[in-house]
Amino acid sequence: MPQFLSTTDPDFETRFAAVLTMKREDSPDVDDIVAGIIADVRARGDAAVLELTAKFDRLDLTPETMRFSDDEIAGYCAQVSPADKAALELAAERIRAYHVRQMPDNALWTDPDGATLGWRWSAVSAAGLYVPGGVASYPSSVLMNAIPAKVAGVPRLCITVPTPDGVVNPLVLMAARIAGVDEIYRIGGAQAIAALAYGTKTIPPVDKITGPGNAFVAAAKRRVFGKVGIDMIAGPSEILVIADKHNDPDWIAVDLLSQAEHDESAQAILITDDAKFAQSVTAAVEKRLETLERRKIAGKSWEEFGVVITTRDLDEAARLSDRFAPEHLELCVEDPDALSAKVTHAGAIFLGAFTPEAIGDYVGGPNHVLPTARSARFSSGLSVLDFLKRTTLAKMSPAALAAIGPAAVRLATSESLEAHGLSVQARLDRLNEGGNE
Ligand code: HSO
Ligand code: ZN
Repeated sequence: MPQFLSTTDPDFETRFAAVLTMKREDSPDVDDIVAGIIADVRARGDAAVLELTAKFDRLDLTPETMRFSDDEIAGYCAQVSPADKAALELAAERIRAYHVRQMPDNALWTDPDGATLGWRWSAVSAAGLYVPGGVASYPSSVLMNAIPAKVAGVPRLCITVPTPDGVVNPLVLMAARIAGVDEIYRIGGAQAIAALAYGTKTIPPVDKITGPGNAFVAAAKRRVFGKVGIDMIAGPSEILVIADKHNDPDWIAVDLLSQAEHDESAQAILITDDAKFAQSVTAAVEKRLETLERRKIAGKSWEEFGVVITTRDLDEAARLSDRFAPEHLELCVEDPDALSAKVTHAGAIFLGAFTPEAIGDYVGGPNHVLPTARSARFSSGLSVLDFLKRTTLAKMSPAALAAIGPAAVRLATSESLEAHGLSVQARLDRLNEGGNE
C-alpha cells in the first residue's frame, strides 16, 4: 500500500516532512573501484579499456573494433522496422524544433561611458554521451542528449554504449544516426567515462560528458568533473500528479505507473482535493498492476514509495508540490494554466488531461533529462545551454578608459597589486599627455 496523507490530519506536517526526506536509493560505495579503473585507463589507455570490456561485458574487442564502423551501423539500422524508424524521426524532429528555440542570443552594446561590452556563446568542441546497456538502454534518451548537443553546434559528438556479450540494440544506433552522432564506441562503465575524459589512442578526449548510468558511471562522472564538464547525476524517476475528481481514475493510475515502472526506487505521488477520487485511483492502480508487464518493479515502487495526499483545495496541492519540487508534474485539473502559474519548482510540467507525462518522455519536444531528488529547486533539465559556454567581451575607447580607469587604479592599490594599477595608469598618463586623441 502507498502512504495516505491528508492535510487535515493533525500529524500531517510531521508525516509530510518524513515523505520529503525519504531515502529511496542506496548508493553502493564503488568509489574506490572507480578510482582504480580511471587510474588504469589514464595509465594504459586502450589496453585497459579493452581488458575491462572483456572482463565486465564478456566481449573481446580490438582498438579497431571498439568503434562501430559505418557499415556495421548501417547493418544494424537495417534491422529497425520502418514504423520504429518513423517514430524516432518524428520524435527527433520535434525535439530539434523545441531545442532550436532555446539557443540564446549573443549581446553587444556601448554604455554611456563609451565601453563596448557583451558576450558570445560558443559550443564545446567535443561532447561524449553515455548510453547504458541492457534494459535501461533507451533510444529516446539518445535523442534527448544528442539533439541538444547538435543544435548547440557541437562539432564532434560521440557515444559510448556497452554491448554486453556482444548484444547490440539497433534502435540505439538508429537514434544516434538520426541525431547526427559522429562516433559510437561499444564500451561502457567507468572505463568508458575515463576514456572520454582523458582520451586513449583510439578515443580522443571530449570536453563535456552527459547521459545516465549505473552507480559506477555516476561515480566516474563525479571523479572526472573538473577535467571535463558533466551534466547532472540523475536519480530514480519521479512523477507527481495533481488531479481533480473530473478525471478518469484509470488514466491517472497509468500515469502514476508510467514512472513507477522505471525503477523500484522510482516515486509516484498523487495529490487530489477529493478523497473519494483518491480511492478510485488507488483501486485502478491495483487493477492495472495485476497485468502490467513490469508489475514487479512498478508494484514495488508504488508499495514502498507511492504517496497519496488529499488536500482542502488545489492551491494547497500546488504549494505541496512546490515543496517536493518533482521531476515531472502533471496538472490534470479544469484550469491547468492557472494552476501552473502557481508552481515554481518542477523539472517539467504537463498541463491538462490530454498531456500524459509519457508524451514528454518521447515526442513532446522538451527534454526528458530532468532534475530528480528535489533538485528542481535549483536546477533545470538538459538543454542546449549544457553544451554552450559564454565568453565575455569588453572594449574600451580612450574616453571610456579615462572615465573608469582611475577607479581601477584605486582598487588595484587597495589590493596591493601594483602592476595591475600600472597597466591602467600607463595608458591614463598617455591620455593626459594628450598623445592619444
Ligand atoms: N522518464 C524517464 C525517461 C524515459 N522514459 C526514457 C522513457 N524512456 C526519465 O525522466
Ligand atoms: Zn519515463
